Amino acid sequence: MKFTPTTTKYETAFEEDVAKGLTNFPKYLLSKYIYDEKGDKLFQQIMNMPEYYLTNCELGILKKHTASIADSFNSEKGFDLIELGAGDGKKTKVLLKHLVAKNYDFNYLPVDISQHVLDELEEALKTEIPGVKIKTQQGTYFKTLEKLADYNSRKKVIMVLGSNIGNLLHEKAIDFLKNICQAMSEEDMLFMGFDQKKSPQQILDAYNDPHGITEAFNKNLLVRMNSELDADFNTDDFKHWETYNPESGTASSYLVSKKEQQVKINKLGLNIHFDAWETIHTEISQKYDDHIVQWLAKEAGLKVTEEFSDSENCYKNYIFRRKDF
Ligand code: AVJ
Repeated sequence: MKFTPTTTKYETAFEEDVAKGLTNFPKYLLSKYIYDEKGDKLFQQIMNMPEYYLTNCELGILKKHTASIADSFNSEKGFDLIELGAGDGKKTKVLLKHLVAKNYDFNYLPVDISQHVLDELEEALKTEIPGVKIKTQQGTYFKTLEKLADYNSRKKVIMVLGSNIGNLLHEKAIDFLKNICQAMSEEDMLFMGFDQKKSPQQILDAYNDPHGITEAFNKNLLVRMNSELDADFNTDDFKHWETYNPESGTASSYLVSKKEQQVKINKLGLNIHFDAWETIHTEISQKYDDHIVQWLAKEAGLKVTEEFSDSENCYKNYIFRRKDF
C-alpha cells in the first residue's frame, strides 16, 4: 500500500529548499532561486558589464565561427534547434540570422523556466528575424528533456550557452549531461559553452564588480525570501563575497553576516540565528579546461567531436555526440 501524507509541510520547492539550506551547517541557498523577474533583470545587467567577460567572449566565438557552427548543425532533412535556458537570445540571434539567410530548414525551440522571457524572445524574433519558425517551451530542463526524447523525426541540436552548466557541481553536471545524452539519438548533437580557467583576478573581477550589480543579484535571494516568505532580512547586514580556487576552478559566492543576528522567516515559522561573520553559500560558477570537459563527457556517455574558441581560449563552445555510436 502506498503511504500518502495528508499534510505537506511546504507549499513550494522554494519553501522546502530555503528551510533545508538555512537550517544546515554550513548554511546555503540554491542559486536557481535568484532568477525571479528582478533576478532576470539583474542578470541582463550583469551580461552588459565589461567585467563579465563571458558574454562577449561567447558572442565573439559565435560571430567568428558562425558558418562552421551552422554547417555542423545542418543535415539532409534539416534539424530542430532546442535551446535550454534561452534568455534574451542576444547570442543565439547571431546563429539564427545566419541559418535563416542560408535557408536552412530548421525549427527553433527555446526552453526556459520563465514564460515572460520566452514571450519577449518570441516577440523580438518576429520583428528582427521574421523567417524563424519558433515554438517556445516553458519548463525546467529536466522535464522538457523527457518530452524532447520524442522529437525523433530528424536531427536534434541541443544548445546550452552561457556556461550555465557551471552552476552545477561536477556530479550534478554529469547527471545533467547524462539526461541530455539519453534524449539524443545517433545523429543528434549537443552544442555547449564552457567558461575556461584563466587569470584568477579576471574571474574574481567578473563576480565582484564595482557597480554592485553582482552584489544585488546575489542579495536578490534575501529580497525574494522577504517578499515571498515574509522574512525580515536586512540586506545591508550581509556582505557579498566571492572566492576563486584556481586548483579546482571553482568560483563561489557567499553572503556573509556582518554581525550576530536573528532573522525571522514567518511563512516557514523559522527563526534563523547567524553568528557574526557566518556565511550563506549561494552559488558556484565552475571554470573548465579540455581535460575536465572530456572527463565530464565520458562520464555522461558523450564525446567531444568539435570545439570553437576565441584566440585567447578564454571560453570554449564544444560539440558533443553520443559516444556509443
Ligand atoms: C548564468 C550561471 C552562467 O555563473 O557566470 C553571473 C550566473 N552569477 N554572475 C555565472 C552569474 C554571478 C552565471 N551563469
